[in-house]
Amino acid sequence: MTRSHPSRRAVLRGGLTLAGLGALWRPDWFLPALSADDVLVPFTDLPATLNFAPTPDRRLLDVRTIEGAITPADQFFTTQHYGHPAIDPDAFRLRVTGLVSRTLALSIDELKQMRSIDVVAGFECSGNRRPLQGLCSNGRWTGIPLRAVLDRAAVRPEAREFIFFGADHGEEEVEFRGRTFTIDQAFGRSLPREKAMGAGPLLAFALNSEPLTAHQGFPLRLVVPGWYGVANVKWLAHIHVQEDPYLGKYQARWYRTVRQEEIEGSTTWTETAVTHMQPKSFIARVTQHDSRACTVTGVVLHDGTPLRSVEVRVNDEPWQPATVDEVTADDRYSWKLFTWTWTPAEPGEYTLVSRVTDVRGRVQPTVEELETKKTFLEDNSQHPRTVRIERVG
Ligand SMILES: Nc1nc2c(c(=O)[nH]1)N[C@H]1C(S)=C(S)[C@@H](COP(=O)(O)O)O[C@H]1N2
Ligand SMILES: [Mo]
Repeated sequence: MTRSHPSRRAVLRGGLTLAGLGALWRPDWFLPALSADDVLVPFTDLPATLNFAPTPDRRLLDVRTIEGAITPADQFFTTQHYGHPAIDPDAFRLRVTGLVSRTLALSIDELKQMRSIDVVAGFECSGNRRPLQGLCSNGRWTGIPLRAVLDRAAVRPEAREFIFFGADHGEEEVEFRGRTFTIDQAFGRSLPREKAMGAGPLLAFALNSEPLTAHQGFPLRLVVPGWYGVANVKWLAHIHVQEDPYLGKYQARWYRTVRQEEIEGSTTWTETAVTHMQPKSFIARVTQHDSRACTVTGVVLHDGTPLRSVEVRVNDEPWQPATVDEVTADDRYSWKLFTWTWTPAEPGEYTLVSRVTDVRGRVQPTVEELETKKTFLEDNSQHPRTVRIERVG
């Protein structure tokens, strides 16, 4: 093993031994210490053409390299619809308009003078799914509670709908009864009054104690803990408060879920907006120690409802309880990391899968159970992974 530490990512890709990486491997949670005898067990279900190479405005997290509760900012997944807008931070003002008693235009300095808080929140793009599951991350956000800014603007009693516009915009074709017209519009998302005025949402200016990067929405973004990625409006420039529902493209059309449901004995088709996260778990990595015990490591993403259990199963054997790491377990909106120890009896091909259940009794569904969902967003189905164990004992 060479002493000139190659990037851990490259090593994991190659499936080589993890020996000699002690200096790079400093988990801030209880991942068992890896020794010279630990090897990565490759997933055989991953396509050979797997590509994590970032483009200027899109980056996936290689979940096999997760080494702690917090995703470093330069590894945080990223995506958006209109590219990155150019923003002059000195000229920047957050405007608050509509059904408020005081219209606001706040500079970043004025915002930073308000009392800031830290929230650890994990989120995933609602389009995150197999085989990579790479559109998710977990960060420590610093910002001003949205509620404090809305209180300063003095929201009027008739206000029901809070729209958050980014500085990014683009031309959209709007279809209406067979006719189409083109308009230039800003990226916009809305929250209902109870959510906007509640304790959760944050106007964040820092991630992991560093100013946001352009990817993350510099200088200001909305963070809605427990909600899918799309709610977290980047380059937040304008909050408009109104009474009527907002039906912009990314609110009412692109981010919706169509599913068949049985309601009181009758079959009903529902179309709902993408809002809070559906409980999901997946296995991120398997390592084997000294050709014997394997450590199965995984991730849970959820809406902040406490978890009842995280379980793992091998082939068709009974489900076994996994252990949720303490660092993440106590942080309501953090993703949760879990481990499970497994000693395969003999070499061979195995299927491993995890499932999470929350205290409200929501169980992560199988692919078959999710077949009545016709649109690909909000895919929280159980994700079986296959591994080949080469040697035992
Ligand atoms: N202004 C703006 N905010 C946006 C988007 C966008 O296109 N424009 N995309 C959303 C979507 S779909 C996701 S998944 C997250 C991604 O956030 P990240 O790049 O910090 O991971 O940003 C959300 N916020
Ligand atoms: Mo997304």
